[in-house]
Amino acid sequence: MIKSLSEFKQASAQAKENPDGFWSEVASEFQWKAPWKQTLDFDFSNPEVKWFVGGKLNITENCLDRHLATQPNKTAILFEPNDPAEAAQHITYKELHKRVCQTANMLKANGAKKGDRICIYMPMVPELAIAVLACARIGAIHSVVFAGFSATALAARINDASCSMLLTADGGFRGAKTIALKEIADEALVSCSTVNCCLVLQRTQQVVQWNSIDKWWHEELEKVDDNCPAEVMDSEDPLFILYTSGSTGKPKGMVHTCGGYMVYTAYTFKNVFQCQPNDVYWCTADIGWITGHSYIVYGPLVNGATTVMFEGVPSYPAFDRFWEVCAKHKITHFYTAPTAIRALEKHPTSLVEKHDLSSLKVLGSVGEPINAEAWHWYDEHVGKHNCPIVDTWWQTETGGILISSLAGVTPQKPTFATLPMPGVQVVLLNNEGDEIEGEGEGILAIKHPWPSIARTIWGDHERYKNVYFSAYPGYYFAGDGALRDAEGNYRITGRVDDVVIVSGHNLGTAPIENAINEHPEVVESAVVGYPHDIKGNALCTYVIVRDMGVDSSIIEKEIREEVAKTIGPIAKPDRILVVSGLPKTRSGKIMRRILRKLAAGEHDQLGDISTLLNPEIVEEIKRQNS
Ligand code: 7RM
Repeated sequence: MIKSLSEFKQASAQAKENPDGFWSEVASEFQWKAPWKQTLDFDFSNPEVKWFVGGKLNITENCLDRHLATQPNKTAILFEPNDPAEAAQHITYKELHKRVCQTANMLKANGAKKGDRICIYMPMVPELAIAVLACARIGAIHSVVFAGFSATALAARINDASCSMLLTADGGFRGAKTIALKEIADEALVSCSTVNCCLVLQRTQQVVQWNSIDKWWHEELEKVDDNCPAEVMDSEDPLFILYTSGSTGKPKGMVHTCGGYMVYTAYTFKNVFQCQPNDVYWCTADIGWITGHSYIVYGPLVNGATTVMFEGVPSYPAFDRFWEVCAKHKITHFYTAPTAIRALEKHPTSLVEKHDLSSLKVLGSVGEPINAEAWHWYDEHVGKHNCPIVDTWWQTETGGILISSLAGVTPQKPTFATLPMPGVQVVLLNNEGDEIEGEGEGILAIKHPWPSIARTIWGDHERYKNVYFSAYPGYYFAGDGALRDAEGNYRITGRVDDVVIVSGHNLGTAPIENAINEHPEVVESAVVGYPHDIKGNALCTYVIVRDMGVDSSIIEKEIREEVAKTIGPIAKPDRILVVSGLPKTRSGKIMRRILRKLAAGEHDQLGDISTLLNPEIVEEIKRQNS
């Protein structure tokens, strides 16, 4: 573990000087079944990234077996249910190992084998983490789909990866509501011919329909034992697929592989959070997102930490649930998203003050830029000016944290993610693709691969090359803008492409437009993000309808329903404006840049609109807006 600023500087210098030697040394701390022959095999002109080439391992041996000798009775997963009246569960490393092995055997008994894709659509219960690890145990590739996604979105992801199995639950608890997961899964599976087995966990006990491929999880588990040797995996065998939105309608199935992902998530977890043996670490993300994969499951478990899984929401039963749970479990490390902080900040501080938060040592932020107000509120009311805040910048594609301070070790600066991790060579580019030196603002790009960079987009390596490596040849293009201060600290300013982060959810505007365009009355639509107090960004939709005379309130309602059905409720637009045209370039491309400014109310900052085919439409929208 890096323990001082000078050690950090030394590690960064060493990693820059000799990346292979640096990562080779880091990787040697883990349990391998066979050593690697080459540390990195990579060439920017033909991006096929391979790390620890020829190495053999199983990540679950590093998460579980390795800790059995030293800390079998330490809590691995601390589960806090949605309902505060339901007992929390402390699952030890020994018990987790046993349950993962047994679940792995259940998957095998139902036909799963190495290389198969298994879709997981489950609530935030221990069995979700166990299922993920069980897949890894047998070398099946897990594809977790967030349980808030719709049947259409689920089906598209299952079909993209030709999953042979679906793991789900009867339902899920979320605040005062229950979500009928099995019903949504049933609807999805109607159009998924590759799935031949659906294992259903009992969580809510609600009534469900039963199909010929369905089996109860608890019944299947009883049929198998808990002896399951770990499959031997190559460093570069896929570990999982996780979908993230892109600028076209089709989600990108980012593929992460076993060796590099393990090394990098474990290394960054250890150094960023600085967890001590008796600490209790809580990341409030859902395992359906990359943050949950890397920093609820794999990173913490490889390090032998206690990781909290929370099934509920910050507002249930009241807006002090996070603080209540922190006090209850004596949380030492609390890692959440700015959107949650902004939502909680709106409530009286007495809700925070009534709980004893003295166990807290480190706070974290992830998912979007944290604004100054939220940063200071977090620092003052939650951290009591006594907890370092790590603002961690990274992506589904990067697998792990690329830019962050190390808690209590490297300096923090409000609203800045600060410095790149050792081995991560961040640069700022101008529009011409030249590197900016010193202080400045530009496009964030990375010069050298790190071990957990996604290896491909499932089934579409060309798209992978295009999206990440062709915009600026010789660099990984992140899609974010950033500014850098004189000390080299980075502040992320936001996306430079058409992805909007709403309440920490990464939403592509293109798939939302596609859904809206399904409405028979809609001719064309454009979705843009605009700043929102709580959600960070909200969605504004401009629609052209067939008949301007129709009742727009009905269309608005139907559009929201359509979006909720095809994408999920999180993607429902906040504002819908019926317009007679959209600002377009002469080549016919919608100028979203202008629509973004209009949605933000920045009518005077539209920039040059002379290239527009139809500048008159801008005036019309301005009138409608005011
Ligand atoms: C981890 C995650 C990725 C996008 C990324 C950024 C934004 C994430 C921060 C941030 C500013 C941060 N993966 N983002 N973390 N922006 N500061 N600390 O969120 O694939 O879902 O999203 O999120 O725009 O490109 S993600």
